[in-house]
Amino acid sequence: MCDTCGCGQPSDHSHDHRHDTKLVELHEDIMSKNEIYALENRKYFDENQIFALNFVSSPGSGKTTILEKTITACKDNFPIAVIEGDQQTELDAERIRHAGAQAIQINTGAGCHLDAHQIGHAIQDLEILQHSALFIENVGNLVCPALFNLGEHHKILILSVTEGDDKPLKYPHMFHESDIVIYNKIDLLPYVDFDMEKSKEFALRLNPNMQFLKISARTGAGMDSWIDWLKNNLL
Ligand SMILES: Nc1nc2c(ncn2[C@@H]2O[C@H](COP(=O)(O)OP(=O)(O)O)[C@@H](O)[C@H]2O)c(=O)[nH]1
Ligand SMILES: [Mg+2]
Repeated sequence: MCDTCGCGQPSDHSHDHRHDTKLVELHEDIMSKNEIYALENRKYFDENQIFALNFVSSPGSGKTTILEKTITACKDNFPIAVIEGDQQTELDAERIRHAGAQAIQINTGAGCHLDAHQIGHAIQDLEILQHSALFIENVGNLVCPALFNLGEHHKILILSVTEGDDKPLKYPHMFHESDIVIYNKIDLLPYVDFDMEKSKEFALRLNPNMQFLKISARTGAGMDSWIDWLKNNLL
């Protein structure tokens, strides 16, 4: 390992770090631009009383299923619009439209997250009514979406009990940025080794104010407490 600069590379590597500096500058530039777009989005949400939630999780934890069930339960009570993020396909937007809400699909290609600029365009294309809910389903992974503020009111982390109780320790940034963890697929608890109390304790270390909900989008167990939370927090 290189002792000259302590960078962890092999000892014969070039000490020209100009590229590293440029990378850091580019990263800072992207992040500060994202923050500006996020502030604009947030202003729009607050002025129009649109309650915006950013759903983050691993692929397959049940985000779209939860949204489908939520739309079915709530569409007669308040308007709902959805922004779907996936690398490819329109599949989730089609599921959402079928459940009865308007949806826009953003395909990120090689990208691993949605950014605030994309959300700004999508909210211009959607007809989001005042006093409504906007659900943003982010690209499925527990890494990149943690870094990008979209202007949302809350990041909601969906953790399926099939994923293991150690996930807060492995992906601390995402848990730190989230306000609520929804444990999904609790119908599968008898078949997996998932220590709910341990997982909660790990998550609380990263956000001491974390709220927890336990649901099965499949059986409907716990869905009432999630819907109550949503109705009580609308703007
Ligand atoms: N057993 C069980 N399966 C679920 C539950 N919620 C979702 N699923 C299934 O998990 C898979 C992935 O769900 P999906 O909503 O597409 O996940 P997403 O990738 O996070 O949007 C699908 O086969 C769902 O039917 C649940 O509460 N229990
Ligand atoms: Mg989905």
